[in-house]
Amino acid sequence: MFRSKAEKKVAEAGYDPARLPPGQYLTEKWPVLHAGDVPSYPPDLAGWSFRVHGEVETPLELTWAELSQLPTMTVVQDIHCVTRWSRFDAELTGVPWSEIRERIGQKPSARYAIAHAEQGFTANVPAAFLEREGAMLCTHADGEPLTPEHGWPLRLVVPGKYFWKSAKWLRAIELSATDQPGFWERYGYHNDADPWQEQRYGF
Ligand SMILES: Nc1nc2c(c(=O)[nH]1)N[C@H]1C(S)=C(S)[C@@H](COP(=O)(O)O)O[C@H]1N2
Ligand SMILES: [Mo]
Repeated sequence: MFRSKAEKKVAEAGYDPARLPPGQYLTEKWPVLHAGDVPSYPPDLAGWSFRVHGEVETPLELTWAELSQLPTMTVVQDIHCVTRWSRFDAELTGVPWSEIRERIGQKPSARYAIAHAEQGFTANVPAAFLEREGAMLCTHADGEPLTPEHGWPLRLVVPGKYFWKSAKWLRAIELSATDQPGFWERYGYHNDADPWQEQRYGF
């Protein structure tokens, strides 16, 4: 039997209902969700860079051309928004953290990763989550470059957390010895954001 109508629908759509976290429903579309405006960039991304700084031996700054040279991987994964929609089988392509990690000399003190995006948006995760299968600096979805509203040119993808931790329009990762609650966390969302434990709100 199904625990909810939403689970029944998942089964009817041909998926294992166990893939749906509690309180979520399946959407076939890919909704767009963010605070603020979609940033605009020059088409050639002149002046754009991605930085890694903080608890590292060697801070890194990559232009778009440099980032584009790094090896990528594609991982099919489910995404879960705290506003209750889940999307299954998103085919996400990007640079795995291991490629960055070998260039920066990540210090043992780097316990947290703070994503810095355009317009001052930040999101925090334990640095260990960057090591997870499917975590990446994501450039493509479903075989196409990200669209502007989904974070082009670069977004973070962090499996195992509600999707708000996956900062769009990513410009830097700061590795930090201390946690720094991000934009949505300060707004009231749960710091840990595990969809399987339904950690939606912090109060
Ligand atoms: N820069 C930035 N990234 C963000 C957000 C935001 O407000 N700003 N919102 C988050 C939230 S709440 C969600 S659910 C996902 C949505 O990503 P999508 O629009 O590609 O579905 O982006 C996340 N990344
Ligand atoms: Mo969200």
